[in-house]
Formats: sequence, C-alpha cells, structure tokens
Amino acid sequence: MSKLVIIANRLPVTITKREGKLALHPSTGGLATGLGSFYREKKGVWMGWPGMPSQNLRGMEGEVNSRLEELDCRPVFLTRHQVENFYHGFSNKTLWPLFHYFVQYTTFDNRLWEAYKKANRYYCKAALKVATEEDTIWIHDYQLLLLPGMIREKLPKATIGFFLHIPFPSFEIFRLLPWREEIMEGLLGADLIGFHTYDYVRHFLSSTRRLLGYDHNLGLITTKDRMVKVDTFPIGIDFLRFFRAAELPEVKNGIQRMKRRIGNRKMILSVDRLDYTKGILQRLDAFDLFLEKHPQYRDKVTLVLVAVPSRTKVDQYMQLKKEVDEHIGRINGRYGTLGWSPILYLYRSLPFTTLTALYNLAQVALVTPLRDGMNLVAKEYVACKRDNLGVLVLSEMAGAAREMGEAIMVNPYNPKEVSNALKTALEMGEEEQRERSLRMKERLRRYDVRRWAGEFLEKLTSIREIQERMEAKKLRGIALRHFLDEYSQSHKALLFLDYDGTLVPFADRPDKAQPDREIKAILQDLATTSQNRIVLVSGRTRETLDQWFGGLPVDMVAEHGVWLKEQNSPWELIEPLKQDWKGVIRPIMEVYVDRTPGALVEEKEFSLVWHYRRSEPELGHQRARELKDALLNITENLNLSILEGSRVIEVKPSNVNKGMAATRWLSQGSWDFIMAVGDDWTDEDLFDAMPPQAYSIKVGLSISRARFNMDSPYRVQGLLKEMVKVKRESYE
Ligand code: ADQ
Repeated sequence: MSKLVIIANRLPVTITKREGKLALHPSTGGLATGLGSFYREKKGVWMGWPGMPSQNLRGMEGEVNSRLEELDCRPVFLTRHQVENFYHGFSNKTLWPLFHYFVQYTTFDNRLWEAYKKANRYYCKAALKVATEEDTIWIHDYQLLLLPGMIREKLPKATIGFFLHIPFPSFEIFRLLPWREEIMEGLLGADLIGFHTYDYVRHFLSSTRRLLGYDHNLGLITTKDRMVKVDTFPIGIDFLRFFRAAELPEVKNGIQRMKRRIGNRKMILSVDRLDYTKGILQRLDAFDLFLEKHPQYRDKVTLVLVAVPSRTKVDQYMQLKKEVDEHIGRINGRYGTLGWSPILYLYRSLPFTTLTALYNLAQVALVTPLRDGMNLVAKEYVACKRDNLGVLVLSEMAGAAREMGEAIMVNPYNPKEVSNALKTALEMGEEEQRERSLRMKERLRRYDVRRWAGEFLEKLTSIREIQERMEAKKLRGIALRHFLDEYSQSHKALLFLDYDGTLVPFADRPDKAQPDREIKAILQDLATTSQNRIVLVSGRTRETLDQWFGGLPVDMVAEHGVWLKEQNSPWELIEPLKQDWKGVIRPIMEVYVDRTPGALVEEKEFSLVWHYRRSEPELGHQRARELKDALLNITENLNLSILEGSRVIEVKPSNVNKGMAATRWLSQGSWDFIMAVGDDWTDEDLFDAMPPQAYSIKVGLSISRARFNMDSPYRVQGLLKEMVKVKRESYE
C-alpha cells in the first residue's frame, strides 16, 4: 500500500539529553507546528534530523529509533560536521540570507556547497530505505533543494512534491548563486513545486526560463522529459487548536498571571524566532519613536517581546542578540520608571499555553518582518481572539500580507509609519476591530493547515494523472508495434512531416537549422523504399525549402500553407492572396524591434514574422504579449490571424493554414496509411485535418489534439529509420 513520506530537515520533535536520559520536545518553527498534527492523521511517516549531532547520541541510536518510531518518525542522523557545514553552513549562511534578500549576509563558499550536496545525498539514502515508487514523497524547505532530483534519479516513477516555506527571491537575487542551475535542476525532480504566494511562483518560473530555457503554460513547465507543475499554496494553521486555546485552564491561569504583571496597561505583543529577517531591531526603533512622539502612552502600554533563541552558532545571530539586548536596555533605561518597564523581554521558547495566553491578552500584535515566507504568528494571533478584539499590525513584506488585507499594513523599514500604525491600533474602535478580525478569522478557519496539506496532495495526484495521460499517449510499446505493422503492410502511404522542432531540434538561430546528411538520407530512403508520398509542411519560405530539400523526392508546403509544391512541378499559391496589409503591420512590428534588443522582423511572401529568439527571454515574452495586444484589433478587420510559435509572432492571412494545405494531398487518392508529425501549435491545424485512422504525432510533452506524443526530434528520426527498416524487411 502506498504511504505518505514527509521529509524535512527537522523532525516535528527534538531530542535532548539530560543526565544521560533522552527527552523529546515538540520542535518550534512554522513547519513543525503547522504539519505536526496532520501527518499522523494521514498515517504518514516523517523523516528528518532529531536536532542533536550523532556523536552525542552514540550508543543510544536504538532507543532513539524506537522512541521516534512510536511517533511515526524516522531519524536522519547528522554528524557535528554536517550540522556545522550543511545546516548552519550552506542552509543558514547562504540560502537563508540570500532568499530573504540579505545579500550582505550571504556566504558563497564552495566547501559549504559540497557539504550541502553531500547532506542531501545522505537524506536521499535514508529516504530510499523508507520510501518506494508507490509512495507519495513530500519534501520540505530550503535545506533540501537538491533532494527531489536525487530521489527522482533512483525512483523515476515516484510521486514527489516539494514545498518551499521561505520566499523564492527575484531572478536578480537568485542569479547570484554560483550553483543556481544545479539547484533548479534539483527542484525540478519534483512533480509539484509549491510556494506561499504568487510572487514567489512568478520568481521561480522566471528563473527556470532564464537559467534553463524551460517555458511554462499556466505554471506547467515542460522539462526535457517530464511535466512539472508550480503553484501557490499559502500555508494555514491548526485553527481550532488556537481558537479553542482560551478554554484550557492553563491558558486562563496564564492570562490572569500576565494581567497581574502588566496591570491596567495595554499590551503590545511581538513574537518571533530571534532572526534578522524578522525586523526586531527596526520594530524596537519604531516603538522608541512611538514613546517619544506620544508621551501620553508612557506607562500606559507594555511591549511584550518574545524571542526564541535560534541558530545561536551563526555569527549574525550572535550579533543580533547583542544588539537586541542593547536596544531594549536603552529604551527601558530612557522611558522606564520604578513601577514600569516599557519592554518585557522573554528570550526563550514558550509552551503553547503561555504563548496563546499572550495572544489572547494582547491588544496589538506587532508583526513586522523585513522579509518572511508567510509568518504564522500573524495567523495564530487572529485565530486566538474569541471576542474578535485586538488589532494586527502587519508588514507588507510577509507572505501573510497577501491574505490578511484587513490588518494595518506597514513598511517595516519606516519607523514613523510603524509608530503611527501602533497609535491607530491602540485607538481603534471595537466595532472596527471586530469587523477586521472576523473577516480574517473566517478565512483562517476555512483554509487551515489540513486544507493546505490536503490541497497540495490533491494537486500532486492530479499532476501525476496528467503525466500518466501524456505517458499513455506516447507512441511506444504496443501502439508502436501496431504502427509499424500497419505501415509495413501499407501500399500507399502519405507522410506529413514538419521540419523545425520535429525532424531537428530548434536551433538558437533560424539560419543554423539546415538539414544534415543524415536527415536527407532518411528522407531519401523513406521516399524510395515504397510508394510513399512525403510532404514537408513547414513555416519556412519556399526559397529555403528549395535550397535545403530541392534535390529530394518530396513534396513541400511553405509559409504554413501559403505555397504548395508537388515533385517536379512549380510552386503554387494555395489561393490568390493579398499582400497590401503588410504596410499596416510592418511599422507596428518595427516599433517592437526597436524596443526589444535582439528582435527582428522577417518578411515572407505572404506573412510577416516578429522573431525574439535572440532577445533576453523575459523581455521577449513581455514584448510578444504587448505586440499581440497591439495587433489584435487591426488583424481582425484585415482578415489576418496571429500565430504564436516558438519565440515568434507571425501574422498571415486567416484563410491559410497547414491543415488546409494538407487537404490537397488527402483528397488525392486512397491512402492506406497516413501520418502527420509536428511540434508547434501551427501543427494543430494539420492534426485537425487528419482522418480518424491517421497517426497524428505531437513532438514534445505538451497537450495537443494529436493522437500520440513523442519525446523529441531524435525519437522521430529513430522512428523514420525504423519505418525504412520494416518496409525493406517486408519486401524480403
Ligand atoms: P519561521 O521562520 O519559523 O517559519 P513563523 O511562520 O512565524 O516563522 O513560525 C514561527 C512558529 O514558531 C509559530 O508557529 C510560532 O507560534 C512559534 N513560535 C514563535 N515564537 C515562539 C516562542 N517564543 N515560543 C514558542 N513558539 C514560538 C518558516 C518561514 C515562515 C513560514 C513558516 C511556515 O520562515 O515564513 O510562515 O516557515 O511555512
């Protein structure tokens, strides 16, 4: 039976050792709190590091294994060296700062990269002991970016999902990584890649296009051999657990204790891991400004600042701890009185009951990260509010801002704005508080962590189904045998073949795609081993086709169906066509050439083509969209159509296409075998024109109206050679 295997850097529990005895505690951090309750309900297994170097657990591995097994966890033991170089090293000194736009904190060190690769391989080895090809493997976060590709190599048919919990930065930042291509290839080993927000999806798609040249259609990327879906799944929280927390006696006690501690003052709450991305120093500066500008609030508010110790071995974190201490000391020194400290600082991890007591009591939650993948604290705070009173001040740099529009939004780098927001929050009327809270809360209730995980896994299943449908359409196995049998027994076969992208791969320059001797030999053999009619159906000009294929016994269609040529006859126009429209369209295309370095206009006899194959891909795509918009109205009135090919926009008369051209041959006789092969969407018209029994074959993995798919032009060449061979054998 298939199972769910979750793989993350950490387990949802952390092991500690005191006086030789093991103890297990729930791990902090978004992922552990978010998914910790979900995977067991799904009867899943969770693999990850238990939080202590293997040297410290020597001799106790058996006990660790069995204690964890009770919780459906499987440990991946990391040595001190791995923790240092892989976890504190590449993960937290390279990827974490870079993906949060802290380029100045980013270390680029090949030694750490090697350790990262090795550790990912190590996770892979551990995963292969637990997971099989029938299982659903769900990999999490930035520590394991290479793992999807590594597992895919060993288990090609496995179902693999990947979710990134931190931001995916814009290409301008991501491109700084010396190992960027390997990382992208690693990630693309997954079937589904999830992010919190659409911005991160956009950034990722832009990087795949620019670094690896893979285009996408609505987030569906076609790589060399597979389809990979990229989509948005904003993580939710365990809503009911937070919502019901106030009913717990410990929480009620906690609220009373805290009330005694802060007296009648209003409480402003700040909760994070102590991390430079969370904007704690900037928050303290804003609070300082608030007390300075609004003295009436002195002794009337207390900022409870909770910080969980985090990555305490990394330099920047040590430095940050020191600066936070100093800031707090300064503010408390400046405004504090005998009976009042403006800031109550709790530097520790808090149990759930204390944390939720604080959420319940706080009038304002000040959540102002400088960058944050999502931020669960914002969500937990709102979920805890039974009476819907309390105001969330939220950074626009947190992923959560995309869903929590009712919060007071701030730029965390602007102390004046944050200070003003604090004042607005403290003075907000109860009705407005309720209104804002309720709307956010209903969303949190509906889209909780179970729904999040459920939707991710559902999407993963659906992308697998699409892949399987594509697989089933591949011309191979029994289908291929039928194809070859039918062909070898045929007497009169008609073969339509597109050229660029079908018989040969796309060249990066249009003039570099001449057929080599081998292609010509294949066509020659194919045409002469039997009573075959071969029709090359191309978008190229008739001059090019003449030059390249003139000597061969084949028929030709040029300019997507404008010109037709049967062997030993001159070229014919499919029907009288006008050219006067070119004077209107050409100047528009030229404007877009001027605005797009690398683009050019090609003039064919009856069409105009705007090429952007040599432009920077993002800009090219953007301009192509703009050009298409600009052309749409005009072309309709002139009875022209716009073809969007591979890095081209082509305008030609509407009444001409490859399908119409094909009817000339289809109507010529009683063919007992018909085949049409193409890769582009201009070939869809060709496929449509084919009778039902014909073999229509799309090259590439994208969705098509053709009956079959083939992986690549190399496969097509192989198929044509095989056809020659079976035909020859049938004569022997
Ligand atoms: P984190 O960076 O860890 O998560 P966040 O989303 O805020 O950030 O989650 C922190 C979690 O730790 C919350 O569940 C919170 O309750 C808990 N926590 C914080 N302080 C605590 C304390 N003092 N004691 C006990 N618990 C405490 C990463 C990304 C985020 C993303 C999550 C989930 O950086 O952007 O939201 O993953 O995908």
